[in-house]
Amino acid sequence: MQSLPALLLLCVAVCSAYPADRAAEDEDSMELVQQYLENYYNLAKDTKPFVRRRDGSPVVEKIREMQKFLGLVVTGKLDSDTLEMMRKPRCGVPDVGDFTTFPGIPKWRKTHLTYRIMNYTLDLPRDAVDSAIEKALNVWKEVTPLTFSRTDEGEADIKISFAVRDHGDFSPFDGPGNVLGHAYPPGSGIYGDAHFDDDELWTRDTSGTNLFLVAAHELGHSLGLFHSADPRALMYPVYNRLTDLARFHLSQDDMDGIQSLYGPPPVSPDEPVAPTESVPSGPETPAACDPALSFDAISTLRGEILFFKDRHFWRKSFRTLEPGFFLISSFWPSLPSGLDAAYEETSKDIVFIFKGDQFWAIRGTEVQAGYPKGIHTLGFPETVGKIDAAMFDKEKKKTYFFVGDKYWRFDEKRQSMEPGFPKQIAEDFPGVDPKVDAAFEAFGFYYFFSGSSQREFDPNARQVTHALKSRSWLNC
Ligand SMILES: *[C@@H]1O[C@H](CO)[C@@H](O)[C@H](O)[C@H]1NC(C)=O
Ligand SMILES: [Ca+2]
Ligand SMILES: [Zn+2]
Ligand SMILES: [Zn+2]
Repeated sequence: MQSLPALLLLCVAVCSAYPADRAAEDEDSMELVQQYLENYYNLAKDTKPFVRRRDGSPVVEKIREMQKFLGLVVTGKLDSDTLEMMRKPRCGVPDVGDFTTFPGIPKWRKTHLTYRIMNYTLDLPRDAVDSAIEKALNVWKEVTPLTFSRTDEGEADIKISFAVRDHGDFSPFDGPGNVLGHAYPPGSGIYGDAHFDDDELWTRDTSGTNLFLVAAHELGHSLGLFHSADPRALMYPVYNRLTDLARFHLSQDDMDGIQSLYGPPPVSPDEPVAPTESVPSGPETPAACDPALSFDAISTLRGEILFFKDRHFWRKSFRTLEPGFFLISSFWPSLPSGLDAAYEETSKDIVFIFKGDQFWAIRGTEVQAGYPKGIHTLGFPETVGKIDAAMFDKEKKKTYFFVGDKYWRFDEKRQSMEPGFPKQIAEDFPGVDPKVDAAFEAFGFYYFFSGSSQREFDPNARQVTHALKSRSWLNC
């Protein structure tokens, strides 16, 4: 009997301490979740109060987005799998691209790149760091035309450094665990650079954080890749310490991603060339990987690319790399099928869609009021009954319209056709087939589609830089 009060006392202490600890832990989790969604899923910083979460609230939507991207069961709730995933070491680059920060889809406009290792971690001998970085670059070199050379002084395209906490780029590291590194997409200055958190224990094997694996991932960003939702991909954002280093290889998803930017490695000249004549066929639903695939029209839309064909379109997003396939009518019920041309006026956030002598303006999924209008209101002569292809040059703010073997140029600022047109396509775009089905601009290159073949054209050098199949964007 004597021990009863003591026992009771103990129980009071334990029983009340338990919920208190739980509350403290929950508060920590809330902080983690808020940070995670802000850092990687673009949750607005002032989304508060966090605790009162209702269905459809921005936080729940972001949790769902995160669960979907990382391949978890999509519940919108903070279940244990979700919290566990948020605690795993990962890359510091967001999972959803903010395309207003990086207009267009950045890539290097040359194939030979220089890199410089600015400083070293003390965890590894210098030559181990050198060889991990070299091996990581080789992963990408093997599947592209890219080559790399190392420099020890001056500017370099890709600068590599180890740093802790604040290191001068507004993305401080966070101490041991969680963020392992981050890197910037192609460009000058800090762009292209890769930073590694020196609060991690960097190792050659996987007993600590394997430098080669993280470097291969970060250098993927330096070359222009975003995160992949495919857990087998090197570009999946979460670090996988179980990777078998001896059998490491790029996933198909990584390969498709990097080759959509740079193409495959050059083939030796004696390799047979695949026949290219197109076989006309009229299936109801076009197949993405039909080698004869051609397009009706192509346009960018808020950082994605839309490839129109008959009643359908493919939607290629650089966040997921896997193109989606949709009915035009499921997005824009009032648009016709079998389009002629399309282009995005990025500064107005409008996509113009052409068929016959009419055109429509859409913003996101909304067809704008007052359309369709007649194409002659743009300044085409009466003899032009339809447009074959259209393309907007973001830098020049000019739109190119291709009709037969000629083209017109439209000044979007002045809203008028430029004098001196039409001109011959063959004269100003040497090497481009003067019967253009579809065209668009990306990374400062013009892409022209004619039947099953595609030409990448550099407008500054005024020459064709790549000959590709039309379907090459669809990860075939
Ligand atoms: C390495 O360089 C970066 C960037 O200049 C700097 O922030 C960091 O402190 C340096 N790290 C070491 C270990 O010296
Ligand atoms: Ca860290
Ligand atoms: Zn990353
Ligand atoms: Zn940094």
